[in-house]
Amino acid sequence: MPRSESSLLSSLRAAIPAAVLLEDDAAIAPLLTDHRRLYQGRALAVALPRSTEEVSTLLAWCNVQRVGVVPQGGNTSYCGGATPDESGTQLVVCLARMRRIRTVDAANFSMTVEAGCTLAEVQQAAAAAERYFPLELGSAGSCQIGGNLATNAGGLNVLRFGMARALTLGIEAVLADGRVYTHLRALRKDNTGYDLTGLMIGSEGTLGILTAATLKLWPQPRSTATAFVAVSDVAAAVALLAWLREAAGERINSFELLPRNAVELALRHIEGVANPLTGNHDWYVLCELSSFADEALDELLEAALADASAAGLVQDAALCTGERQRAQLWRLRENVPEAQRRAGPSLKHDISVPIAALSEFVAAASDWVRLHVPAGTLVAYGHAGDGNLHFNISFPKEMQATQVAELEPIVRRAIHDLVAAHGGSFSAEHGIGRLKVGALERYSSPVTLAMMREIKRALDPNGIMNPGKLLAAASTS
Ligand code: FAD
Ligand code: 2HG
Ligand code: ZN
Repeated sequence: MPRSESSLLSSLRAAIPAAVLLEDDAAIAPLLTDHRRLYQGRALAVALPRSTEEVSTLLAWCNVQRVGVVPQGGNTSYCGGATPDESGTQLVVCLARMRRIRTVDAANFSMTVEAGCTLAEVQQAAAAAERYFPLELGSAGSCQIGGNLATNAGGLNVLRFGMARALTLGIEAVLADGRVYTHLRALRKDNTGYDLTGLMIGSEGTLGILTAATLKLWPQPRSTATAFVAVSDVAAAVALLAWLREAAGERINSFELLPRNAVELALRHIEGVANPLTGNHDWYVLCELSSFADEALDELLEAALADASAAGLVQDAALCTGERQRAQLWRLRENVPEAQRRAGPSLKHDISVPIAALSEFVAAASDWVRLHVPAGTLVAYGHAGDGNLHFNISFPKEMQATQVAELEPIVRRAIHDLVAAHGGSFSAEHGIGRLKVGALERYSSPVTLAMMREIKRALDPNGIMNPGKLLAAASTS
């Protein structure tokens, strides 16, 4: 039987300590909209639990009352995953108060942290123990490790270290009915049945709330070499990647592709960045080698690039001369999304294709955009080393958000169809959230969807966990 908002709130207040509920409207407001301002939600209440036990109490209450739960980390999702719907009946559960570094075990190259630690805090805690946690995203200062795991985040070092799932040894999570799944084992080998930790990672808050994780650590890199390289086209960039992999092996950790207009956007809108190369080039690669040993990586990279240049793969290249220039180049790359945001509205497509198909895909999809979206400018950049591009289209500032929104379904469908035709994925690293629920239905096989629904039903039979995200909404009443 439907309950009134006030009786639900009274029941919630009786179930948990008063300090857990955020009552300040000004503090609540930013939690009800997403980073891209695509969705404006309402909430029954916002909870800020301080412990796993409090998360458990909240979820047990929601399960009994059939109240939808929206887990929220740093709220940097690009697909509306952490935003409540417009009904005003859902409980937003923010992990921001659960930010303890529980242990850093340098000898075991592992650390156990609470979900609400920002990625930057996790990186810093590892560094303080002379260890390295390699996940790296432009949003590191605000996204949380719980959000990173819930989305199986990718970022700038996937080429060498893998995505968030590959960096995780174990998790602690609260299930929809309040039970706590504890698997914080710092083991490299543990074949004990189904990979439940792997299942929870990337489930985008639809199966439970991650409250802590045991992460893999590495030694701190002792040598680094970074270069900004001009190439003629995407095919040359792909060939350069193979060239560098052969020359430098596992030392190559980043290989980011930037078209000229992405570099120009960053130069125009972001202070403190510079292009070390002169001349007009259509494409650039920002690549980085690193080693845990003392190695002459600058020489290795310089020689590899010189050979690649002699083979016609490189037009020009600048090797970073010091940490300042390196930081400046990474600042340029990491701020392309911010520069694009300042330039005006955009449509984003977080796609991947097999690396060997990247050039052909970019040619076909660029032709489509030129022909069908004359008001837009393609800004396709990103993690080419992983076959992952942010195939974004920028529009002039004067263009209304509603006009852009009208174009979105047609553009998204065309680009995603081309991605599928090239054997790729319409969702490489940002997740499905609310934005791409329809795409998941369209591009997944019936068996895949059925398995996902069966897992969802088994772990969340009342459909309370992040309703309407990832999978089409199940009724919560
Ligand atoms: P939120 O946005 O709060 O939530 C994301 C999803 O996870 C939601 O579905 C939410 O319900 C769920 N969730 C959050 N916390 C928990 C939890 N503790 N338990 C269960 N579910 C939870 N992403 C990349 O992959 N690669 C990039 O390179 C990258 N770069 C970015 C750069 C910028 C400038 C920005 C703004 C974003 C970028 N992102 C990138 C996207 C985003 O930062 C990541 O998806 C990040 O992992 C989300 O973390 P969050 O804590 O902000 O999660
Ligand atoms: C990045 O790689 C992020 O910078 C953001 O994943 C991509 O804005 C985007 O589309
Ligand atoms: Zn990215």
